[in-house]
Amino acid sequence: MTKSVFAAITGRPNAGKSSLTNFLVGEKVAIVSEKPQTTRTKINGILTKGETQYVFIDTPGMHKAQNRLSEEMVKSIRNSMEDVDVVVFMVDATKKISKIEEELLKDYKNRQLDVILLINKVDLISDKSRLLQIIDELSKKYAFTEVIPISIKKQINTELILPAIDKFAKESPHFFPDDLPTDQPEKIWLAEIVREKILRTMHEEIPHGVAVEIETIEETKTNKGEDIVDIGIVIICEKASHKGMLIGKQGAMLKKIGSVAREDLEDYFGTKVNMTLWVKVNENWRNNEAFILEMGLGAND
Ligand SMILES: Nc1nc2c(ncn2[C@@H]2O[C@H](COP(=O)(O)OP(=O)(O)OP(=O)(O)O)[C@@H](O)[C@H]2O)c(=O)[nH]1
Ligand SMILES: [Mg+2]
Repeated sequence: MTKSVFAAITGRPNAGKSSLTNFLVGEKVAIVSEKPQTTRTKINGILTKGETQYVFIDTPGMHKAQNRLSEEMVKSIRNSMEDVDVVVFMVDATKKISKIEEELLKDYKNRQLDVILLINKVDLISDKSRLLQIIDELSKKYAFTEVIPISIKKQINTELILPAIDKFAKESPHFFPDDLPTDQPEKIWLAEIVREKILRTMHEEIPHGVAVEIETIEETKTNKGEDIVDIGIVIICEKASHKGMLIGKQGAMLKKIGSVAREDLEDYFGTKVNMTLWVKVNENWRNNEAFILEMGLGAND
């Protein structure tokens, strides 16, 4: 008898949802950065263990939409709550509960969802009474099925998460192949790795207006006969001034982004990787619906 469980991972931007998804899957399926609004679409992380297939739906952090792209992000959070067996709601132990988080909880109540509360980043709070305060405050707002203070970074209580989700597994066929960690197309995942490096390298306003597209992937041989993967990458930004900063003095910034991304991509392919990066401007693309959909950033993708 096989079982499956669909768990949506939701919460404010930067709470640690993608870190949790990667931890549970045991592989990097979603990019992580210190900047809020890193994740833009819902991403399925898949773990098959014994008879059970767990599907973790990582979602963008809930926020007030400021442009067409973020409207799609917010829509995708709502979509991810349809037909899930359980919601994993993650808060940040160092932050006050926000209006937006309260609204999310109201929404769960209307949908009568089972919700596991994870209070993440407990490694950053020295005053443990603060933790009790958060638990007390949130427990008044929702009848959570479970409340677990955790730290993904320091692996505190992380062994309790999967068993809490497992309680909601039900008899069902598996929806994905058992060895698949994510159903994202390879090109999308590779583009995300490049975007992660831009998020980690550059000042906030630039990465938030950046989209990345993998144009070509070609497996060839070097002159010495070694395997090498040739990847053509286009970075799309919103303004000519951003293009200049992405390229940097004599191409220094682009080189830096390329070299950190290459490390991850060489690990992934297990061969040498050669990357060619271009930067293009698409003015105000975050309000261009056709482009957003073309890039696979629509809520229904
Ligand atoms: N100190 C500490 N930092 C953490 C912990 N978990 C995650 N982080 C950091 O928090 C930041 C945000 O992590 P993400 O996993 O990208 O957060 P997210 O909720 O997916 O963010 P969005 O995609 O923007 O909604 C990163 O810098 C992580 O390294 C933790 O337990 N402790
Ligand atoms: Mg994320």
